[in-house]
Amino acid sequence: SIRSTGGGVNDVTRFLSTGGGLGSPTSNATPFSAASQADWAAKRLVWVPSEKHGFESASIREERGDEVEVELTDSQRKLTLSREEVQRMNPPRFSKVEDMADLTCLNEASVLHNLRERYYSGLIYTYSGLFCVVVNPYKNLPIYTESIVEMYRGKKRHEMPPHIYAISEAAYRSMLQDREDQSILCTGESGAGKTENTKKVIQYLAHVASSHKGGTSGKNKEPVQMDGSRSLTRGSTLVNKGELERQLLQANPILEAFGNAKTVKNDNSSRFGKFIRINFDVAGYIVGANIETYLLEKSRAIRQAKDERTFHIFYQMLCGASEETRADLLLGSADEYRFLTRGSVPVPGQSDSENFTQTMDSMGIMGFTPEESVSMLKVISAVLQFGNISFMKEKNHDQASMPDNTAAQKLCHLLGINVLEFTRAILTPRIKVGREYVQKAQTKEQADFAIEALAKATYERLFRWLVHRINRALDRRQRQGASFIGILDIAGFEIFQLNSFEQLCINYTNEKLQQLFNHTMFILEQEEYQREGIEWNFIDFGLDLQPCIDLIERPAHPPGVLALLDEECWFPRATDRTFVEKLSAEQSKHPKFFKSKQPRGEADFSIIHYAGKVDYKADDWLVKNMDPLNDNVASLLHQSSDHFVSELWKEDIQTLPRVYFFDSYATLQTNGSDMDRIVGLDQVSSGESSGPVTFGAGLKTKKGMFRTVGQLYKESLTKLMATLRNTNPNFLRCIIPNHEKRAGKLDPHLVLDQLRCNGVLEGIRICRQGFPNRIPFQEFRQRYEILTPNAIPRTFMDGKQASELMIRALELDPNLFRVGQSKVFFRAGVLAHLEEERDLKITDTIIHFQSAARGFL
Ligand code: AD9
Ligand code: MG
Repeated sequence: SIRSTGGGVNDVTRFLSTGGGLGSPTSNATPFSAASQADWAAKRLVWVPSEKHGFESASIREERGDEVEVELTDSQRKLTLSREEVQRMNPPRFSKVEDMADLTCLNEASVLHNLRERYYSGLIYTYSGLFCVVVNPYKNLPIYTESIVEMYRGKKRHEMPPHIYAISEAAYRSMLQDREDQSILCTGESGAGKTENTKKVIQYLAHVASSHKGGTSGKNKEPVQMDGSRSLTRGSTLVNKGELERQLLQANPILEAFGNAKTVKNDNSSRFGKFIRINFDVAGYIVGANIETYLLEKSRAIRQAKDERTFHIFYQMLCGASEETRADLLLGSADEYRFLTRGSVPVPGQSDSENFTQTMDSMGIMGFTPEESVSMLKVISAVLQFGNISFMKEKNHDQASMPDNTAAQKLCHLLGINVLEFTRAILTPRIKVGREYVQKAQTKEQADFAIEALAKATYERLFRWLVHRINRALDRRQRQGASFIGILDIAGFEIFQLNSFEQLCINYTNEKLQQLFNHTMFILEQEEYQREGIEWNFIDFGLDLQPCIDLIERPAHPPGVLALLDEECWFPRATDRTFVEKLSAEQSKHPKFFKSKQPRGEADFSIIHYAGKVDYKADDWLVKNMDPLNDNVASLLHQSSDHFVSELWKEDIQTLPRVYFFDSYATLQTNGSDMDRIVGLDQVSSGESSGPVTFGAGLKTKKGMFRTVGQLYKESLTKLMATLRNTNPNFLRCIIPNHEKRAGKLDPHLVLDQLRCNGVLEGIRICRQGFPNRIPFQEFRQRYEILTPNAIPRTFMDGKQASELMIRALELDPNLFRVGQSKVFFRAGVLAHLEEERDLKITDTIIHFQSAARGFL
């Protein structure tokens, strides 16, 4: 149905709009000032493209064939444009609509205008059909307090202004009523607000679904942020919550300490994806939770770009640890570590040492023992220590040596392994060649590579252990969950100038999520049309995305990108180049694939994703996909005298993408490739006959255990999608308003780009093909009966019949509407037309009344 405006309909709206107003910047206030109803009708207002504002207001002066002459509202400048460039403006009654699907003029300009007007009024949440769009306000709005949570509790979506709480409430109610599992999917670019909103969902659910009453009423009424965010006054305000809810709220701060980092885009950027599943019993109380994580950016542990940092916990530990702990952990200062490439980089408004205390407190609430916390820190100190080991090239040959083993000693002390064994495992590892084991001296380059790989793997394993540990605390098996709400916080489409393997994985994920969205929309639309008895063949737009998905994930006939990459990882003399060549040969005819024209240099190939054409560069893809590791050191670590360390290195072939190249991979008869040079395979096989791939005898079985990064990711994504498909999905599209982290500034082109990438504009385009505007009979009659004064008899008449009579009297083209069981369906734009007529009628009536009144006087 159509709701009038987003502003002033009830207390919360007033509160949300007055309390949180971002203010309109004076420089560009004029073009957006809402036109009055009379202006709109009289001036024939439209939107025309504008460099500065995205679009600006203008009125039509004259229409000549395909051309339109307009006058800009702001500057009175006249322009002649082609008809397609001009987008109709919605009537004022649609100003700041809460659901953009209700707009009658459904176009990009109107969507942007609506979001912008709402944003400058502090209304950051807006619906767009099945989507909820949120624009990051970059300031704390007073819209997340306990009293607001209470206002949303038990309300239907349309009874309250758009809010993440409304989505959470709808998911919760629908879970209880329909016994259907739910999901809330947050996507958007870095800094758009995915993680903040994820925390608000958890905050809301922990509040309304806690089995421990009392925490939400009584004296503790002060407005607090209850999501465990940094500003939280921990403890006192949470004491009344149940232990499980308290722990659930601590999960995020802990994960953020270990998995988030300052980047140029976001001071608290999540460097991993996550799916948090909250389990409820039949009565709707929280009984447990479980977290699944995806693609931790472990390379950050060893190298950071300019103005960026590694994971928060490193600095927290270096700044916050007590003297005693510092001594135990052999800690130095930030500039003593080579892996902290940028030394210590402060984060504005954050204190690393205070945050350290908070992280430790959170771990305590979660039930970590002090020993566990210290063990974790020790491993972090070891990750740093790895970086301080340096190798030299021996004088007369290529062999690496370690002239100073101070760092190695510290490392081995921290990790509970023997330093001589470690040094030997790094410098001259035992390698299986054919059936024999030989000691193989490493070059400096190879030893450096091995050290970096070990440091990254160590951190990744620590993170994985942490997630398991949190899950153990949150998973109360004794109480079986009846249903769940899952919240996905994962990066949206990434389109950089050149894109690598990581972007392929994330774009592949988003392609699948978009497919899920399109399919859901198709099903729901289909159901609505059926329910209302309307004939309409809706196309399943989810199917549109299958070709691109196939291009990436297809196992064979022809193999897709991931399968070919795996194949190359096993192929002798394979390089990133041969991979690109094979891919181009196999997929040259694929409609979503483009081979790059340039021989080398720029992109290697492009994929037409849903969000646009993405240029990929295949450098290092083989290494990234194999992720090779020195298994001599790995087995030392597994035998560590430190129980925690040996636990971390316990082999877990199901989930760890590991190939221990000194073992199975080294038996491949390869030489000469880039990768071989780095990982140390070149000379291993040079004494053997070259030729096709052969595996050493007992190694065939190993091949089955070989798991590439791509393969494992594909599997975890498949599992995630299967889970999501069995849920009722709710989509949250987070929008970043500017790249300066500034409040009250909305860059129109940046926002339009995101709306294009995240499917909001496409969703609107699809909507337009059907009958997007739907009005219940009663409302239709109330608003538009004025246009058909004599159509309906004065006696009682039911809504449908009355509407049909009115429509007949309006003489609408039959293609413009459908009459359903409870509402009238209209094509986009029809309501604008009715509004125009209604306007003229009212103006007429007023003039008539005024002159009549004058005549009377
Ligand atoms: V990334 O892909 O993990 O780099 P996110 O998760 O999309 O990114 P995040 O939620 O971390 O972004 O938001 C970035 C920053 O924007 C936060 O640290 C806040 O300072 C700010 N933000 C985001 N949403 C809100 C909000 N609803 N209210 C206030 C917000 N500030
Ligand atoms: Mg995040």
